[in-house]
Amino acid sequence: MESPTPNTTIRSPVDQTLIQEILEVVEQAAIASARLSGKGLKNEADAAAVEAMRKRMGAIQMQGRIVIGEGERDEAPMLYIGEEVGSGTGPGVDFAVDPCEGTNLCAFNQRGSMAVLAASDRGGLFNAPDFYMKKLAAPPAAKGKVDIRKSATENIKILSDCLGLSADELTIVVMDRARHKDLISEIRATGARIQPISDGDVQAAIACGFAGTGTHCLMGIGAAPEGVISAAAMRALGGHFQGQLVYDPAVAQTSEWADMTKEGNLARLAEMGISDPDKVYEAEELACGEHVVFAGSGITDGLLFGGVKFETDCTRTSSLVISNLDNTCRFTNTVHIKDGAQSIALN
Ligand code: VTB
Repeated sequence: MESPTPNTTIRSPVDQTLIQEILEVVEQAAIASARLSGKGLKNEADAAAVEAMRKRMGAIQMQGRIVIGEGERDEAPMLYIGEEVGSGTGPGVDFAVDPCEGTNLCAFNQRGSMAVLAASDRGGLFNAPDFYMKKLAAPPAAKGKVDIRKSATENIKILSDCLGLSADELTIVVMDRARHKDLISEIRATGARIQPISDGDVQAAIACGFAGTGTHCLMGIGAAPEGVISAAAMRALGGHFQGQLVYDPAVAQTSEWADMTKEGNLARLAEMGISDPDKVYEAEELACGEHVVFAGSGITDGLLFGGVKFETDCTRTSSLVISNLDNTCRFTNTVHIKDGAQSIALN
């Protein structure tokens, strides 16, 4: 006898239900760390976001896996790389998370901190090592035309042509770091304007994907894991994003790497299976899954959305979900009503 056809609908691991839950994950993380913003408590703000993110993820029916998180298991108690999240049944979903991107910005209540994550089907996000990454982000009109292998001068000329803007109408975001001294001089020599940022290059990268943000390009070196989250958003937006790992401490110029050597870092990369350390990764390689979703919720006010607002009767969050599932960007304002609330103002 023929066995009956099982009544199971195979759904994409990343569907609209999951997307709604993912939105709630970043909202909860943003609210938790916003309670600590401005207190100068960087680690505490991060820990609060991590805990809230993990708790909300636990309620999602999925077999979730952290591929980019707070670090290796021994250094991160929660949301460590390889950690399984979710209910343990349901579709397999990979996550790259940064529960409090721009922790310094959050700790000192400055613009641009947000809770972010990228989600994809299994294997859809590059397991970026905890290294630095040279990044180039630009608007969709310049996608595939600017190139991280070209000089800043050449890329600014291309950007200018693609966007129909003169150099002095372009704004290039660069993290304010010693390692960018020459890059900043080169950009200034082209006539383009620099927007220095102290932290938070994920927001700057994604802002390049939208017209009207006043941000035309991100150049320079930031953290590699966050590069994957930026790439996921930019892939779904059709914007340009490329990344190249940085392994030479002389290039990274960071106190974080005081004890590292170039040779040692190259050996670490080889151990991780990265055979070509100079490879240029395209957005579509960093976030290669069939379905890729980015979700971010503001902790403090930023370029893309506002931060958390605590009010008498409610808490408000502002978020953005970008999905290649249905080619949408959803800007969401959520009112989280408090127990015993009297009335909620319209806005
Ligand atoms: C941070 C952070 C960025 O890169 O600066 C970090 O603000 C690494 O740079 O948003 P430093 O070690 O020089 O501070 C990001 O996390 C993301 O790329």
